[in-house]
This record gives sequence, structure tokens and C-alpha cells, in this order.
Amino acid sequence: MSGAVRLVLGDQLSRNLASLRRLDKTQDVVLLAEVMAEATYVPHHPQKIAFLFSAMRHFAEELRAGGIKVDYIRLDDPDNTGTLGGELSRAIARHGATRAIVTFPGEWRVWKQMRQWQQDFAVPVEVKEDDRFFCPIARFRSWADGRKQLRMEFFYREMRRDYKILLTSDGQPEGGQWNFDAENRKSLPKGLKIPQPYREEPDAVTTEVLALVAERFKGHFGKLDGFFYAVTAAGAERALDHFIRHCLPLFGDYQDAMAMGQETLFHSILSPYINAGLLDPRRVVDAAEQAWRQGHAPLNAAEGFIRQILGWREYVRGIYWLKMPGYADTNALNAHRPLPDFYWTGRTDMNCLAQVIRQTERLAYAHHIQRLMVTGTFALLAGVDPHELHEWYLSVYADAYEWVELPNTVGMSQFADGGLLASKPYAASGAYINRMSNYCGTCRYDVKQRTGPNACPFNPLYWDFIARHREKIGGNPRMAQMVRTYDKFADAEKARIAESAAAVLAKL
Ligand code: FAD
Ligand code: DLZ
Ligand code: SF4
Repeated sequence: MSGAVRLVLGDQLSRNLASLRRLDKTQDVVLLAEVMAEATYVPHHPQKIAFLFSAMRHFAEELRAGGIKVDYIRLDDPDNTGTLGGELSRAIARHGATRAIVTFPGEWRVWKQMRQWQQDFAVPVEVKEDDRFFCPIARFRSWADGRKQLRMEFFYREMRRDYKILLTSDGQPEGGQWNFDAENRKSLPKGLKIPQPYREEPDAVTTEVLALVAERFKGHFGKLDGFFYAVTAAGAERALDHFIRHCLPLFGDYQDAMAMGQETLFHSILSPYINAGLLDPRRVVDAAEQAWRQGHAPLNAAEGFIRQILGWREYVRGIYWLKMPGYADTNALNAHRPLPDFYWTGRTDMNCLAQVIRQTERLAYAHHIQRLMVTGTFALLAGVDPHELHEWYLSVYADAYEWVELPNTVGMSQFADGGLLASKPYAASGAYINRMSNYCGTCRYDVKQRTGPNACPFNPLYWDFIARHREKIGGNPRMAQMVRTYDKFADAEKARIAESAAAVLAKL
């Protein structure tokens, strides 16, 4: 053979992938490899591993059905070297290939490996740009160049203009505003009918993978029972259809709400599919815009949803590639507390945290506000080391890859980048969780008490956080008010706050 080996990674399962273009069916071979190094560089949730392995196996079958030669290495193949580089090198030799073609990866770690392959391998390794995003990395760099502040909102408006999304014929934002977030913070009314999340029963391929994963990844946090993810592009398209029909109309209104036993509410659960390449983000944005244009969903819902994908998702990727590798080590608030054990067990009396962590264990899913304002805010207030927290988020969610997880954790949730990404720290007392959820009603702690053994731990930690970081955050107009409120507390109250916060931290 004098063709190419074309490597497709587990999160590159797209038929239009750059490294699959201009493929010569007579000469080229597509390589997919299940490898221990990728499955264990953090202890991924077993459902994430099962989802990816099953999706990889289905993708390989689809390529074969299209007449493409596929070399598929299973995790339990006796000669499996356990690394992507080892498998690519073996495949080049096995097929006598004259070059390798890969697509730019989603993690700095893998990018470093690819550059090493370019040096070490006897054949050229071509790296193609990953153009499954709206915004090329170079385009983000030029947007960021020379700006003092890199606010998502301004980036998002450029994306709306570039791609003519939700624009009037004369280029203005539909509805006269770019952003309808003010309408999107409703708490859940009693009796509201909540749609069931989309689910698919495991087929024979998934069932086989689930057995393999159960056997090989026993020590990883997370359950496998009840696995419901779709594992093909067709399944992901059905999940999109379900979301547009049943959830999008109320997505905006209840975007920030949380409720016991209602883990997914009006969220889409599309991130695992979009991030693995089974669903094109352009298709998702288009479907949401069409739903609004056809009168099926209100503008606040369609705009709010589109902003998550066209705005936040593209923006965090831009930040990741702009700021790596240093971004992973930022720690502006000097936080060094080890991650509390209960993040891996859910065993805590704090009901909000117990609910979100146990749900994560069952589903490999939590929606944005659960990640940001429950597990994220608690870690921020407690001063947990952002790197430890980052490894937790990267492990436990089915949609987690460093390019999207790291900026959300280190930047948005922990303010560890000193405010590059978020305009203020997402610090909040128990009052926020009480307003947006029903977790507090059955909690052992009292959300109304600020201090003392029965006070909601978020409360003293919140005021202690304000006191601890007043120098760093007091200059921010949105935080200055809270610093002033703290300053007005009597000294005895300040002492009680410090004592209660210390007691909470000592118990961790
Ligand atoms: P929906 O609420 O239905 O939103 C629609 C889509 O918008 C999502 O599918 C996703 O593709 C995109 N989106 C929404 N918010 C964001 C965001 N902040 N950044 C990037 N894309 C966004 N998202 C990931 O995809 N992978 C991660 O590893 C990840 N880690 C996170 C860690 C923390 C600490 C926080 C605060 C957020 C994280 N997010 C991550 C963002 C967000 O929480 C998830 O994208 C969302 O919860 C996925 O659920 P959904 O598909 O139901 O989203
Ligand atoms: C996450 C993951 C896992 C669990 N396993 C594999 C694998 O066995 N083979 C593979 O090609 N990719 C896997 N992935 C996805 C990669 O980790 C991902 O492609 C890189 O982190 C770059 O984003
Ligand atoms: Fe969480 Fe505090 Fe409410 Fe308990 S009282 S659920 S700890 S916010």
C-alpha cells in the first residue's frame, strides 16, 4: 500500500471530519483505537467511556458500510499498546502507509503528542484544522488581539453577525436586543409538566461495551446501570428533535432552575453528542432558529439556547487555545484545599451537593447551574485547589474534554484566571440555591441562618470568602456592594462568621 493512515479520535466521530476528506478508498485506511491511556488519564465516568467506545464502534461500522477500509483496535486486543501513538505507529507499519493524517485534537496534552509523532515517525504526520466549530482558532486570536477585556457577549455578537443568526434583514438582532437573559431566570412553578429526557435502549454493540467497561474500569466513580445515551449520529439527531419539540419552548424561562428528581428539566443533554462529533453545532443552532421562525419557540428561549452554543461554547474553546498551556495552572485566589472526599461519594448532609453529586454518579450529567452554582460555588467558597476540581469535572461528565471543561472550571467557576473569563466570581450564599431550587426544604441545614451549627454552610463560607478576598474582588463594582455590606456587620457578627466558616472547613 502507498496510502495514508487516517486517525480518528474518540471525540472526532464526524463524517465530514477534516482528516476523512479526499480519502482514497482503494489505498487509505481509517484507524480508530480504544486505548487505556485515553480511558485513564483521568478516571472517566464509566458511562463516558462506554458512550465513546460504543459510538466509536458504530462509527467504524458506518464507514465500512460506505466502502471505507477501517482498522479498529479494541481495548482487549492482545497487541494493543495502550496509547494513541503506539497504535498509530503500529498501523503505519502494518499497512505500509506513506503518511498519516490526523485532525487537530481537543486537548493540549494530545496536541503535544501529535507534535512528537511528527518528529519521531518515519512518515509525515499531517495535522488538519478541526473545522467543526463556527470560529477558527486564528479568528478568535485576531478578535482577542489588543483587547483589554475578552467578554463573551461581544464575541457572541460578532458570531451572530458573521453567521447571520437571529438577525433581521438589515443586520439588527431579532427582537431589538442581543440578549434576553433577564427573562431567563424564573424559578419553577409547582405543577409544571416537565418533559422526560430523550433516551435510547442499549443495542447489542452497547451491551457488549457496557460489559467490557464494567469489567475494566471498576474503580472509577459512576454507575453504568440505566445507560441511556444515543451512540450514533442518527440517534443524536433524534435527541435534537426531542429537545426542539419538547424542551426548547421553556428552555429560556427555566434555564437556571434546579429541582429534586428533575435532573434535566428543559435542558438538551446534547453536549456529549456535539462534543464527540455526532451532532454538528451548526445543525443545532439552525434547528433552534428555525423553531423560533416557525413560531414553535419564543425568542428568549431560542436566543438563550443559541448563545450557549454559538457564544459560550465557541468562546471557551478560543480562550483555551489562546491561553494554554499556562491556563491550566492559574490560581489567582491562591486556593489550595484538597477536594473534599464527598465529591467522589455524595456523602454529605448538604442536600444540594448530595443531590447533584449522586445525580452525576447515576447519569454522568448535571446541567450548567448545578455545575456552576452548586459543586462549583461550594469549591470556590471553600478555597478548593482549582486543579483538583478541574480533574473532577473532567472525569465525571460524559461531555468533558479539556478544551471546554477547563475554561468553565478554572475561569468561569473558580475565578482562578483572575477575571479573564468571568466578570465576577460566582460566589453566592445559600439564598441563591434556595431561590432557584427545592433542595433546601429537606436539608438538615437552615438556609436562613448565617452562623452557628445549623446554618447553611454556604452562608458563613460566602461572607468569609468576601472577607478573605476583599482586596482582589472589592474593585469589581458588582462585588463592592457585598464588601460594603460585610464591613457594616458588627465585630461580633464578623467573629461568628469566621468561627462558623472555620468549623465548616474543619469538617471537610
Ligand atoms: P444545555 O443547557 O441544553 O445547553 C445547550 C448546549 O450549549 C450544550 O449542549 C453545550 O454544547 C453548550 N453550552 C452550554 N453552556 C456552555 C458553556 N458554559 N460552555 C460551553 N458550552 C456550553 N460543557 C461541556 O460540554 N463539557 C464540559 O466538560 C463542561 N464542563 C463544565 C464545567 C463547569 C464547572 C461548568 C460550570 C460548566 C461546564 N460545561 C461543560 C458547560 C455546561 O455546563 C454544559 O455544556 C451543559 O451543562 C451541558 O448540558 P446540556 O447539553 O443539557 O446543555
Ligand atoms: C475520552 C476518550 C476515551 C475515554 N477513550 C478514548 C479512546 O480509547 N480512544 C480515543 O481515540 N479517544 C478516546 N477518548 C477521547 C480522547 O481522550 C480525546 O480525543 C482527546 O482527549 C482529545 O480531545
Ligand atoms: Fe444546600 Fe444550604 Fe440549601 Fe442545604 S440549606 S440545600 S446546604 S443551600
